[in-house]
Amino acid sequence: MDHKSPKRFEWSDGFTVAMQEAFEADGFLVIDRFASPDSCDRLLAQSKTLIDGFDAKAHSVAFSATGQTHAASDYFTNSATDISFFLEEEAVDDAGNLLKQKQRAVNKIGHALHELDPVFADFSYSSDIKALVKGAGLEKPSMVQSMVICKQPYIGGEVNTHQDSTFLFTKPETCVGFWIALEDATLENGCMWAAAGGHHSSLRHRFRNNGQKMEMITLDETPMPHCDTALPAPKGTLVVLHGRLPHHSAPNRSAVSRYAYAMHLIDETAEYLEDNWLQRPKAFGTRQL
Ligand SMILES: O=C(O)CCC(=O)C(=O)O
Repeated sequence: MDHKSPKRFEWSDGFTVAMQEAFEADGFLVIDRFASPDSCDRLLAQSKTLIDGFDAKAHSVAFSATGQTHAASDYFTNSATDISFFLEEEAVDDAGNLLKQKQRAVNKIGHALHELDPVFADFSYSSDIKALVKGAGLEKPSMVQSMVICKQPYIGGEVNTHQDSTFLFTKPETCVGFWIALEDATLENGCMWAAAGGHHSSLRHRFRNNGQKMEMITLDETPMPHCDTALPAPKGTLVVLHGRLPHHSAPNRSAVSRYAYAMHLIDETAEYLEDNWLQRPKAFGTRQL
């Protein structure tokens, strides 16, 4: 497939002016060797331990096609303050039977790993992440969301083109994502794609809680730009994503998984909207970044 390649940087140099300029121009920043292979292995092993403790069978039955909507939407809402598990669409049939063993069935784990799991918390509040936060220019940073995206072999679901500020909206917009490849992310197993410079255009949607239910509202009907840049990421590479950047990832039809850990931050100098889907208790977000 025809595509552009991103500029690539090395973390050994710290957060440089050249990185700053690339982030401002492109809306993303690819930093190779940000996390050591050991750190990636630790997060990967912890993800698998968490999945070991998850009752996938009960879950798939509870959320199978018949009569699931209310329970599934409550489960999603509560995941803001919990470690919750979401299954790959192709891992469950309509009757709720699990079609894969659970280590190969989980699509995503989220959204408070950085608060509740000691292994993920250690990494999320490490000195490297703190240095990155400083470089990204957040004045009063707060990590509001974290997740492991598994992209399982053969059935790994696609992530549609979106902008992260759609889900974590502040006034003014301040959302930034840090995404780390825990395993090699390639063109074959569903690496991310981005629209270089697309963060200079408008925010298209907001996902919000209208008091009754979660809903997606349209702010601007202009179609999203084409995601022209593939972001393959060897294990340990970190990608910084601007909150307005259109990005997506393709399904994984290959034989290898593509685990990644993503953290999303906002600046507390901005107003965090009360109708954002994700609302945290006061005790969350008090750790210094
Ligand atoms: O890992 C992926 O495929 C998508 C991640 C993503 O969209 C994000 O972290 O904002």
